[in-house]
Amino acid sequence: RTVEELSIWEDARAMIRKAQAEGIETVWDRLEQQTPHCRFCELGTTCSNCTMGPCRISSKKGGKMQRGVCGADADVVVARNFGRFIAGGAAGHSDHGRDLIEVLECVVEGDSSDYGIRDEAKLVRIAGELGVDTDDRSVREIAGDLVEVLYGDFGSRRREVAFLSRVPEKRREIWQALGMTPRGVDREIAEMMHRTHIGCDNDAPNTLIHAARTALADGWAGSMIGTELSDIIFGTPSPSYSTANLGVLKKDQVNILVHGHNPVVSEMILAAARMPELLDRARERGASGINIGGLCCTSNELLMRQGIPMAGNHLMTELSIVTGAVEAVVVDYQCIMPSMVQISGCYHTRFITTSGKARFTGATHFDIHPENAFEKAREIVTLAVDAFAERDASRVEIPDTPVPIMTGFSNEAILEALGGTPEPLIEAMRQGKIRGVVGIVGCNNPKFKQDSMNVGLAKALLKKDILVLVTGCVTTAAGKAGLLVPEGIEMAGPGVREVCGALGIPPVLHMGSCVDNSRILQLCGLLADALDVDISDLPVAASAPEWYSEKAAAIGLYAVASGIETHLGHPPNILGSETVTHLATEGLEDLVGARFVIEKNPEEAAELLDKRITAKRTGLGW
Ligand code: BF8
Repeated sequence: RTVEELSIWEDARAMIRKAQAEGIETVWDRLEQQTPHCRFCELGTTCSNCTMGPCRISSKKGGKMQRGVCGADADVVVARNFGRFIAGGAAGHSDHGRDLIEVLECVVEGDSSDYGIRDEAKLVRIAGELGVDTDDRSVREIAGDLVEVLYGDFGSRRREVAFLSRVPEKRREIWQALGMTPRGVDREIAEMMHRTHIGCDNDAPNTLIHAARTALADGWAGSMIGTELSDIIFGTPSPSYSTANLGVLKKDQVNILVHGHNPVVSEMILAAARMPELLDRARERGASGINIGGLCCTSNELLMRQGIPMAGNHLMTELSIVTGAVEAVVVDYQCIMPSMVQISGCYHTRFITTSGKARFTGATHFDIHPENAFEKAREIVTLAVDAFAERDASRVEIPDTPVPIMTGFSNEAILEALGGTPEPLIEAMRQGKIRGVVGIVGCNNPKFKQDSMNVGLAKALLKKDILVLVTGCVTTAAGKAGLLVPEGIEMAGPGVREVCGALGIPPVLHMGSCVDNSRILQLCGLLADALDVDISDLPVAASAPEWYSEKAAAIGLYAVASGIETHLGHPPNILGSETVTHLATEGLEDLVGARFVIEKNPEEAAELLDKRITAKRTGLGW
């Protein structure tokens, strides 16, 4: 493929060309080396769950290799692999959520003075929602009880996770009838591993039901805890402005990029970078300041709450270093390509890891805990400032100028803008000014021209007067396309233009990082309750056009299991089983009232989602 075929963005193309000129290997080079991929793996029909294998199941019916050594057929193998894939994603989001409980616990017990409770009102509200006594008690006492309730959500209880109180009654009945009600996060993940051990769950539909239950534990517990506690500890987002693309890097400043997911580390890096002593140190070394930018989801976290600019999404992570202008990349965990260590080594860039769960050979490691976070952050920023002296000005190229973006649309902010109730939004939907709402979420994948689907789908939906919500790596895509500013309404149909124009908001609302898809779940629950219907009755849908990760698959599955039809730009590795493929793309509709649709053309995908929305509008009598 030509450089133009790899990304729709000029900043990406310029850096791919620079990488090529400098002999630096990137994700696109490695994809080419790996192509063609193993066909069995693509179909999901390989199994290495025991050492009687590894086995491959032939896709030719009636020939040899119809079953693995243990006797598992294609359906069983595909379902088991998909189940473990989902468990991996649910584990990532949920362990992130657990880390935030630990931070709050340290705050309560006085073990950390680096963190605090920035939104006490939300703490009290959430604690009350989850049954904690909040009358005449100190914030600390309430927080202590909340910590216990949330730890309980990870364990082995026999009933259900706490935030199920946010799920409409009809939906809960569906889950109850199917045995899909999530009990505890760790319980569902462990059970998924157990069921897929050799000799356990050998009935593909049964395995998939549990995969859905595991995903629901992610969406309605692990991720939701991550979102709500991040708001409590770091502040609930409200609308504000920032900027996006590689142009946010500054030629005359120390540039530090934070990358990963959990705001626990990046918030401390930001605080340290604002210390006068470190600013002085930067000036002594010839820089005019210290500039913090974000990559991937930790970028979404800092952008939503602190207005920190967004340097790029997943496929921009390697390219950001190629600018030659980055003193340090500071990472926590998830979606961090190990190749960034090698690319950093081609420049003066320090690649710094901070979590014992995500160490990278060749990186500089600082073990960050709630007890030492600020002190370690100060050391990291010092290291970055000192690296400025080694920057080679002749290799610096910062492409493009930053574009403005508006962010901060938490549910609290949306409800406030609507006057405290979802009624005005429902009324606009009833009148057909906003015909429906689609959450476009997820990643970049080098198999797609970067952001072509993410942006193409958003624009196609807006023209149909469908409001778009974004999280994760789609945020950067929408921002760079000019859709995250109020002026973006020019690209929308007349209804969205009128409603968003009157409110002074963009036609695409940024709701946060990938764990913050839980905000969208909660919003769907609120809308369904207000209309006294199930979530599957709403004119809403989801899409992960350029998805790649286990986490994105878990998000897709909890959306579908919650009753939200979900579009994917390409299928997971399940096509080797007709049973599993049929269940995902059709059968789930009968079970949970929603299914996956697979479509790689953005216009066609918009048509499919529009069809769903139209049917749901008709169902509501709109
Ligand atoms: O959790 S969107 S590439 S950064 S997986 Fe990763 Fe995908 Fe980006 Fe955030 Ni989500």
